[in-house]
Amino acid sequence: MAGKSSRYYMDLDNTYGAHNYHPIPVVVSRAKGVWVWDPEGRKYLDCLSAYSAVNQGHRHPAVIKALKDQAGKVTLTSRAFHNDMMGLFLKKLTSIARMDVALPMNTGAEAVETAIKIARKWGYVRKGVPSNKARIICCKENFHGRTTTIVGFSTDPPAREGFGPFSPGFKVIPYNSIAALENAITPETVGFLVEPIQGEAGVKVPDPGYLRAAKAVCRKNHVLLMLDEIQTGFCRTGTMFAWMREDAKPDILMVGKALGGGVMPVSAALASADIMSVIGPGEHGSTFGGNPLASAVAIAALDVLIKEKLDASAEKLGMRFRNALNAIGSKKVKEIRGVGLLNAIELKKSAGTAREFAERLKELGVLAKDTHGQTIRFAPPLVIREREIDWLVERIARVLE
Ligand code: IF1
Repeated sequence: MAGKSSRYYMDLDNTYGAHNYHPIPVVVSRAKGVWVWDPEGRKYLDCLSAYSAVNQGHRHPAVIKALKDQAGKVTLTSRAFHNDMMGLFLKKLTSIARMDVALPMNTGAEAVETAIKIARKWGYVRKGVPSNKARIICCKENFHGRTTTIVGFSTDPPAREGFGPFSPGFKVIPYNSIAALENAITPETVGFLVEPIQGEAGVKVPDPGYLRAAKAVCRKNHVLLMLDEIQTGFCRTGTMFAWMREDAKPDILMVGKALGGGVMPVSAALASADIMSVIGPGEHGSTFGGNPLASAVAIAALDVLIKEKLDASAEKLGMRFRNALNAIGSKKVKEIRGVGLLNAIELKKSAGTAREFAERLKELGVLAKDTHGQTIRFAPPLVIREREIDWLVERIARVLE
C-alpha cells in the first residue's frame, strides 16, 4: 500500500485533464455509506452525494451484490437483441413511477434529449403542429444537462456562451410563474419542461401548488407537462418523486442519477403508452441504454429505496436538519431552504463566499459544494442517521460562528 498523496492525484488531474471543473481540493479514494476517505485516511461526511446520484449511500451492499452477480452473467447486449434484465428493470421502474412505459438511456442529459424528441414527435403526429415548428417552454435558471441542444436554452452564461449555434424551438419564461406559462403558450407549444425544484439555481423551491397549477394549464392547452426529476427523484425530496407531493403527475418524466445506485449511469424517459407510441424502431436509442448490468444495478437501487423507506427518512431528517440550522440563528445566513434532504444555506454577501465556507467545512470533515456565489448545498445520502445530521449541524454551526 505505497499510497500517494492527495496533492499527487490533484496534480495529475490538473496536468492531464481538461479544466472543465473547479473542485473542492479533496481526493476521495474510498467510500462507504455517507462517509468518504482521502488517501491520507482523513474521513469526511459526503453532503453532495454526487449531485444526488448516491441517495442509497456509497457502495450499498445490495447494489454492489447485484453488480457483482450480473457481472458474472452478461453485461452488454445492445438493443439489437433482448436481454433478460431490462424488462424486469422497466417493470419495476414504471410501477414505482406510476407511468406505463419507459425508454432507458444512460445519463440525465440523454433522458432530457429523449423527452424533447418524444414531445416534438407527439406534437407533429398527435397535436398537428406544422413540421419543424414545435416549441417547448422552459424556465430561467434551468439545469437539464450539457448537450448542445440543452445548453442552448440555458440562461447560465458559462454553460452556454461560446457553444452556439443552438437548436431553435425553445422559449424561456420565469420559474414559479403560472401567468408567464399561460402567456407563453402558442398553438405550436408541445411541452413545458421544468424541474420540480431548481437544483443548480441554488435549491429554488417553487410556491406550493405550482406544479399542480402548471399541470392544469398544460392540460387545458393540450401541452405535455415534462418533469425533470433527475435530481429531485428517488426519495430525495421526501417522496418517491417530487410531483407526488402535490399529485402533479407529468406526461413525460425524466429520471437518472440515483437510478444507478451511485454505481452506473442509468436514466430514462417515462410516459403513457399512448405518448410513447409516437417513437418507432430506428427513431431513438443508445448502445448502452437498458444494458443488463445497468438494469440489474437499477433494480437493486430501486429496491433499497423502498425497503429502507428512504422517502420517509429524507422527509424526517430534512425537517430535523432545517430546524437545527434555524436554531443556530446565525447572522451570516440570509436563508435556509429545502425539501426533504435537498437543502441549501444562502449566506449574506457580508459573510463571505459559499466557496470559502465549503473549504472551511472540508477542514472540519464535511464535503459540500457551493453554487452561484452565496449558496451552499447540503444533500447527503438518504441513508444518513439522526446522530450524523446532528454531527453535521454542529460543524456548520462552527463555521457560521
Ligand atoms: C455537472 C448542477 C446538480 C440535473 C437535472 C439533468 C441533469 C442534471 C435537474 C443532467 C445534472 C448535475 C450535473 C453536474 C452538476 C449537476 C448539478 F449543479 F448543475 F445543478 F446536480 F445540482 N437534469 N446535474 O441536475 O444529468 O447528464 O449530468 O447525468 O457537473 O454537470 P447528467
